[in-house]
Amino acid sequence: MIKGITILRPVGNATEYERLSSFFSALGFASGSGWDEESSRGASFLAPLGNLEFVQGQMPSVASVLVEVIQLDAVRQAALAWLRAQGGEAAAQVPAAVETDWKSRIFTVEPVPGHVFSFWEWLDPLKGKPIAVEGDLSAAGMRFAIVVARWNAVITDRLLDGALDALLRSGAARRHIEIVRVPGAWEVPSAARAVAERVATFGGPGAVDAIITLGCLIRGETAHYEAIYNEVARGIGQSQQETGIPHAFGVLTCETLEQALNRAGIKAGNKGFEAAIAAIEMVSLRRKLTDTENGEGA
Ligand code: DLZ
Repeated sequence: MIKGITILRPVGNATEYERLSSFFSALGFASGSGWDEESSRGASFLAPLGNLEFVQGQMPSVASVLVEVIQLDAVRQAALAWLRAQGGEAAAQVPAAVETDWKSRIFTVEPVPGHVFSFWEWLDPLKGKPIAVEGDLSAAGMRFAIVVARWNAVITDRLLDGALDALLRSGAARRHIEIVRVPGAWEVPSAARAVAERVATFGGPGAVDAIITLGCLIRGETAHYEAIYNEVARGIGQSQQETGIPHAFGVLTCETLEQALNRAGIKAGNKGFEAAIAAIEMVSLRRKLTDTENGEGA
Protein backbone atom coordinates (compact mmCIF):
# COMPACT_ATOMS: atom_id res chain seq x y z
CA MET A 1 0.00 0.00 0.00
CA ILE A 2 2.95 2.34 0.56
CA LYS A 3 3.80 4.21 -2.64
CA GLY A 4 6.67 6.58 -1.88
CA ILE A 5 8.33 9.00 0.50
CA THR A 6 8.51 12.77 0.06
CA ILE A 7 10.96 14.90 2.02
CA LEU A 8 9.85 18.53 2.18
CA ARG A 9 12.63 21.14 2.46
CA PRO A 10 11.59 24.71 3.10
CA VAL A 11 13.60 27.19 1.01
CA GLY A 12 14.28 30.81 2.07
CA ASN A 13 13.50 32.74 -1.10
CA ALA A 14 12.96 32.56 -4.87
CA THR A 15 16.68 32.75 -5.70
CA GLU A 16 17.48 29.76 -3.50
CA TYR A 17 14.50 27.92 -4.96
CA GLU A 18 15.75 28.50 -8.51
CA ARG A 19 19.36 27.63 -7.61
CA LEU A 20 18.43 24.36 -5.94
CA SER A 21 16.18 23.42 -8.85
CA SER A 22 18.94 24.23 -11.31
CA PHE A 23 21.52 22.24 -9.30
CA PHE A 24 19.38 19.11 -9.08
CA SER A 25 18.48 19.32 -12.77
CA ALA A 26 22.19 19.70 -13.65
CA LEU A 27 22.97 16.50 -11.76
CA GLY A 28 20.46 14.55 -13.82
CA PHE A 29 17.49 14.23 -11.49
CA ALA A 30 14.16 13.67 -13.23
CA SER A 31 11.62 16.37 -12.43
CA GLY A 32 8.41 15.41 -10.69
CA SER A 33 5.17 17.27 -11.23
CA GLY A 34 5.65 19.76 -8.35
CA TRP A 35 3.09 22.51 -7.91
CA ASP A 36 2.69 26.26 -8.24
CA GLU A 37 -0.06 27.92 -6.25
CA GLU A 38 -0.77 31.32 -4.80
CA SER A 39 0.63 30.66 -1.35
CA SER A 40 3.50 28.31 -2.24
CA ARG A 41 5.20 26.32 -4.96
CA GLY A 42 7.13 23.10 -4.96
CA ALA A 43 9.88 21.81 -7.25
CA SER A 44 10.02 18.04 -7.09
CA PHE A 45 12.96 15.81 -8.01
CA LEU A 46 12.59 12.08 -8.35
CA ALA A 47 14.90 9.17 -7.61
CA PRO A 48 14.07 5.58 -8.59
CA LEU A 49 14.37 4.37 -4.99
CA GLY A 50 13.82 6.02 -1.65
CA ASN A 51 13.97 5.00 1.97
CA LEU A 52 13.54 6.49 5.40
CA GLU A 53 16.21 5.51 7.92
CA PHE A 54 16.08 5.95 11.68
CA VAL A 55 19.51 5.94 13.27
CA GLN A 56 20.22 5.10 16.89
CA GLY A 57 23.64 5.92 18.33
CA GLN A 58 26.33 7.82 16.48
CA MET A 59 25.05 9.47 13.30
CA PRO A 60 27.39 9.12 10.32
CA SER A 61 28.96 12.51 9.53
CA VAL A 62 26.99 13.11 6.38
CA ALA A 63 24.18 15.39 5.27
CA SER A 64 20.66 14.43 6.24
CA VAL A 65 19.84 13.96 2.55
CA LEU A 66 21.94 11.18 1.05
CA VAL A 67 21.81 10.53 -2.67
CA GLU A 68 23.12 7.17 -3.88
CA VAL A 69 24.59 7.34 -7.38
CA ILE A 70 26.70 5.39 -9.82
CA GLN A 71 29.78 7.12 -11.28
CA LEU A 72 30.35 9.32 -8.25
CA ASP A 73 33.28 11.13 -9.87
CA ALA A 74 31.16 12.13 -12.85
CA VAL A 75 28.47 13.42 -10.48
CA ARG A 76 31.11 15.42 -8.60
CA GLN A 77 32.36 16.88 -11.89
CA ALA A 78 28.80 17.87 -12.78
CA ALA A 79 28.42 19.53 -9.35
CA LEU A 80 31.72 21.38 -9.84
CA ALA A 81 30.73 22.52 -13.32
CA TRP A 82 27.44 23.83 -11.98
CA LEU A 83 29.14 25.71 -9.15
CA ARG A 84 31.72 27.16 -11.55
CA ALA A 85 28.92 28.40 -13.78
CA GLN A 86 27.49 30.20 -10.74
CA GLY A 87 30.87 31.90 -10.15
CA GLY A 88 32.88 31.64 -6.93
CA GLU A 89 35.61 29.27 -5.81
CA ALA A 90 33.96 26.01 -6.86
CA ALA A 91 36.73 23.51 -6.10
CA ALA A 92 36.93 24.59 -2.48
CA GLN A 93 33.20 24.06 -2.10
CA VAL A 94 33.26 20.42 -3.22
CA PRO A 95 35.85 18.42 -1.32
CA ALA A 96 37.17 15.27 -2.96
CA ALA A 97 35.20 12.06 -2.41
CA VAL A 98 36.39 10.07 0.61
CA GLU A 99 35.93 6.47 1.68
CA THR A 100 33.42 5.75 4.40
CA ASP A 101 33.45 2.93 6.92
CA TRP A 102 30.52 1.28 5.11
CA LYS A 103 32.49 0.33 1.94
CA SER A 104 31.52 3.33 -0.10
CA ARG A 105 32.79 6.74 -1.24
CA ILE A 106 31.08 10.03 -0.53
CA PHE A 107 31.28 13.76 -1.09
CA THR A 108 29.19 16.51 0.39
CA VAL A 109 28.15 19.72 -1.30
CA GLU A 110 26.23 22.82 -0.24
CA PRO A 111 24.91 24.40 -3.46
CA VAL A 112 22.89 26.91 -1.44
CA PRO A 113 23.85 27.95 2.11
CA GLY A 114 21.99 25.79 4.60
CA HIS A 115 21.18 23.07 2.02
CA VAL A 116 23.75 20.31 2.32
CA PHE A 117 23.62 17.08 0.32
CA SER A 118 25.86 14.02 0.36
CA PHE A 119 26.36 11.95 -2.77
CA TRP A 120 27.76 8.45 -2.45
CA GLU A 121 28.33 5.14 -4.23
CA TRP A 122 29.20 1.61 -3.20
CA LEU A 123 32.84 0.61 -3.77
CA ASP A 124 31.57 -2.71 -5.09
CA PRO A 125 29.44 -1.72 -8.09
CA LEU A 126 27.31 -4.88 -7.74
CA LYS A 127 26.35 -4.03 -4.17
CA GLY A 128 22.80 -2.88 -3.84
CA LYS A 129 22.10 -3.74 -7.45
CA PRO A 130 18.80 -5.53 -7.95
CA ILE A 131 19.41 -9.02 -9.32
CA ALA A 132 18.40 -8.96 -12.96
CA VAL A 133 19.13 -10.72 -16.21
CA GLU A 134 20.82 -8.16 -18.42
CA GLY A 135 22.42 -8.19 -21.83
CA ASP A 136 26.16 -7.59 -22.13
CA LEU A 137 27.73 -5.10 -24.51
CA SER A 138 30.16 -7.30 -26.38
CA ALA A 139 29.30 -7.73 -30.05
CA ALA A 140 32.00 -10.31 -30.76
CA GLY A 141 30.62 -13.09 -32.96
CA MET A 142 27.29 -11.32 -33.55
CA ARG A 143 25.89 -10.59 -37.03
CA PHE A 144 24.00 -7.40 -37.81
CA ALA A 145 22.15 -5.74 -40.65
CA ILE A 146 21.80 -1.97 -40.73
CA VAL A 147 18.84 -0.78 -42.80
CA VAL A 148 19.39 2.89 -43.56
CA ALA A 149 17.26 5.39 -45.50
CA ARG A 150 18.91 7.63 -48.12
CA TRP A 151 16.39 10.43 -47.62
CA ASN A 152 17.99 13.17 -45.47
CA ALA A 153 21.37 11.52 -46.10
CA VAL A 154 23.20 14.32 -44.33
CA ILE A 155 21.63 12.94 -41.16
CA THR A 156 21.34 9.25 -41.93
CA ASP A 157 25.00 9.00 -43.00
CA ARG A 158 25.95 10.30 -39.55
CA LEU A 159 23.60 7.79 -37.91
CA LEU A 160 25.21 5.04 -39.96
CA ASP A 161 28.70 6.20 -38.90
CA GLY A 162 27.55 6.16 -35.27
CA ALA A 163 26.06 2.67 -35.56
CA LEU A 164 29.20 1.28 -37.24
CA ASP A 165 31.39 2.93 -34.63
CA ALA A 166 29.38 1.30 -31.82
CA LEU A 167 29.41 -2.16 -33.43
CA LEU A 168 33.09 -2.18 -34.36
CA ARG A 169 34.25 -0.76 -31.06
CA SER A 170 32.18 -3.38 -29.26
CA GLY A 171 33.95 -6.19 -31.08
CA ALA A 172 31.77 -6.94 -34.12
CA ALA A 173 33.67 -7.96 -37.25
CA ARG A 174 33.19 -5.72 -40.31
CA ARG A 175 32.29 -8.79 -42.43
CA HIS A 176 29.44 -9.51 -40.02
CA ILE A 177 27.77 -6.15 -40.65
CA GLU A 178 25.54 -5.88 -43.70
CA ILE A 179 24.41 -2.43 -44.81
CA VAL A 180 21.11 -2.22 -46.67
CA ARG A 181 20.19 1.13 -48.23
CA VAL A 182 16.58 2.04 -48.98
CA PRO A 183 15.07 5.21 -50.53
CA GLY A 184 13.34 6.65 -47.47
CA ALA A 185 12.08 5.90 -43.98
CA TRP A 186 8.89 4.52 -45.50
CA GLU A 187 10.85 1.64 -47.04
CA VAL A 188 12.77 0.76 -43.87
CA PRO A 189 10.21 -1.67 -42.36
CA SER A 190 9.80 -3.83 -45.45
CA ALA A 191 13.55 -4.13 -46.00
CA ALA A 192 14.08 -4.91 -42.33
CA ARG A 193 11.37 -7.53 -42.55
CA ALA A 194 12.97 -9.14 -45.61
CA VAL A 195 16.28 -9.39 -43.77
CA ALA A 196 14.65 -10.72 -40.60
CA GLU A 197 12.78 -13.39 -42.51
CA ARG A 198 16.00 -14.75 -44.02
CA VAL A 199 16.64 -16.28 -40.60
CA ALA A 200 13.50 -18.35 -40.75
CA THR A 201 13.81 -19.07 -44.46
CA PHE A 202 17.50 -19.86 -44.86
CA GLY A 203 18.78 -20.46 -41.34
CA GLY A 204 22.59 -20.02 -41.40
CA PRO A 205 23.98 -17.83 -44.23
CA GLY A 206 22.42 -14.38 -44.41
CA ALA A 207 20.89 -14.77 -40.99
CA VAL A 208 21.49 -11.87 -38.62
CA ASP A 209 21.20 -11.62 -34.86
CA ALA A 210 19.75 -8.10 -34.93
CA ILE A 211 18.71 -5.34 -37.28
CA ILE A 212 19.43 -1.66 -36.73
CA THR A 213 16.97 0.61 -38.50
CA LEU A 214 18.07 4.15 -39.34
CA GLY A 215 16.18 7.01 -40.93
CA CYS A 216 15.18 10.60 -40.45
CA LEU A 217 11.74 12.16 -40.80
CA ILE A 218 11.55 15.93 -40.48
CA ARG A 219 8.09 17.31 -39.79
CA GLY A 220 8.53 20.54 -41.74
CA GLU A 221 9.54 18.72 -44.92
CA THR A 222 7.40 15.62 -44.70
CA ALA A 223 3.87 15.51 -46.00
CA HIS A 224 1.56 13.45 -43.73
CA TYR A 225 4.40 13.29 -41.19
CA GLU A 226 2.33 11.64 -38.45
CA ALA A 227 0.89 9.04 -40.79
CA ILE A 228 4.34 8.14 -42.11
CA TYR A 229 6.14 7.87 -38.81
CA ASN A 230 3.30 5.87 -37.24
CA GLU A 231 3.54 3.35 -40.06
CA VAL A 232 7.34 3.22 -39.96
CA ALA A 233 7.36 2.61 -36.21
CA ARG A 234 4.52 0.11 -36.44
CA GLY A 235 6.17 -1.78 -39.31
CA ILE A 236 9.52 -2.04 -37.56
CA GLY A 237 7.85 -3.11 -34.32
CA GLN A 238 5.73 -5.67 -36.10
CA SER A 239 8.73 -7.14 -37.89
CA GLN A 240 10.51 -7.46 -34.56
CA GLN A 241 7.55 -9.06 -32.82
CA GLU A 242 6.64 -11.46 -35.59
CA THR A 243 10.18 -12.63 -36.42
CA GLY A 244 11.66 -12.51 -32.92
CA ILE A 245 14.81 -10.79 -34.26
CA PRO A 246 15.66 -7.67 -32.24
CA HIS A 247 15.15 -4.50 -34.31
CA ALA A 248 16.78 -1.41 -32.82
CA PHE A 249 14.87 1.77 -33.63
CA GLY A 250 17.08 4.55 -34.94
CA VAL A 251 14.57 6.45 -37.04
CA LEU A 252 14.64 10.08 -35.96
CA THR A 253 11.40 12.02 -35.90
CA CYS A 254 12.31 15.69 -35.66
CA GLU A 255 10.71 19.08 -35.90
CA THR A 256 13.65 20.70 -37.70
CA LEU A 257 16.91 19.87 -39.47
CA GLU A 258 18.81 21.45 -36.58
CA GLN A 259 17.16 19.09 -34.10
CA ALA A 260 17.99 16.16 -36.37
CA LEU A 261 21.64 17.23 -36.61
CA ASN A 262 21.83 17.48 -32.83
CA ARG A 263 20.60 13.91 -32.49
CA ALA A 264 23.00 12.70 -35.16
CA GLY A 265 26.14 13.52 -33.25
CA ILE A 266 26.25 17.29 -32.84
CA LYS A 267 24.81 17.98 -29.40
CA ALA A 268 22.49 15.28 -28.17
CA GLY A 269 24.46 12.10 -28.80
CA ASN A 270 24.24 9.99 -31.93
CA LYS A 271 21.04 7.95 -32.07
CA GLY A 272 22.62 5.57 -34.56
CA PHE A 273 25.29 4.73 -31.99
CA GLU A 274 22.64 4.32 -29.28
CA ALA A 275 20.48 2.08 -31.48
CA ALA A 276 23.46 -0.16 -32.25
CA ILE A 277 24.31 -0.48 -28.56
CA ALA A 278 20.68 -1.40 -27.85
CA ALA A 279 20.87 -4.04 -30.59
CA ILE A 280 23.99 -5.60 -29.07
CA GLU A 281 22.41 -5.66 -25.63
CA MET A 282 19.22 -7.26 -26.94
CA VAL A 283 21.10 -10.00 -28.81
CA SER A 284 23.02 -10.82 -25.66
CA LEU A 285 19.86 -10.71 -23.54
CA ARG A 286 17.97 -12.92 -25.97
CA ARG A 287 20.76 -15.47 -25.84
CA LYS A 288 20.69 -15.50 -22.06
CA LEU A 289 16.92 -15.78 -21.90
CA THR A 290 16.81 -18.67 -24.33
CA ASP A 291 19.96 -20.49 -23.16
CA THR A 292 18.30 -23.41 -21.44
CA GLU A 293 21.46 -25.55 -21.58
CA ASN A 294 23.29 -23.38 -19.09
CA GLY A 295 20.38 -23.18 -16.73
CA GLU A 296 19.42 -19.66 -17.76
CA GLY A 297 16.25 -18.84 -19.62
CA ALA A 298 13.03 -20.80 -19.56
C1 DLZ B 1 8.51 11.60 -49.52
C2 DLZ B 1 9.32 11.79 -48.28
C3 DLZ B 1 9.23 12.96 -47.52
C4 DLZ B 1 8.33 14.07 -47.94
N1 DLZ B 1 9.95 13.16 -46.45
C5 DLZ B 1 10.78 12.17 -46.03
C6 DLZ B 1 11.56 12.33 -44.86
O1 DLZ B 1 11.57 13.36 -44.16
N2 DLZ B 1 12.37 11.29 -44.49
C7 DLZ B 1 12.43 10.11 -45.19
O2 DLZ B 1 13.17 9.21 -44.77
N3 DLZ B 1 11.71 9.97 -46.29
C8 DLZ B 1 10.91 10.95 -46.73
N4 DLZ B 1 10.15 10.79 -47.86
C9 DLZ B 1 10.37 9.56 -48.66
C10 DLZ B 1 9.53 8.36 -48.20
O3 DLZ B 1 10.06 7.81 -47.02
C11 DLZ B 1 9.54 7.30 -49.29
O4 DLZ B 1 10.86 6.94 -49.59
C12 DLZ B 1 8.88 7.77 -50.60
O5 DLZ B 1 7.60 8.26 -50.36
C13 DLZ B 1 8.80 6.63 -51.63
O6 DLZ B 1 7.98 5.59 -51.16
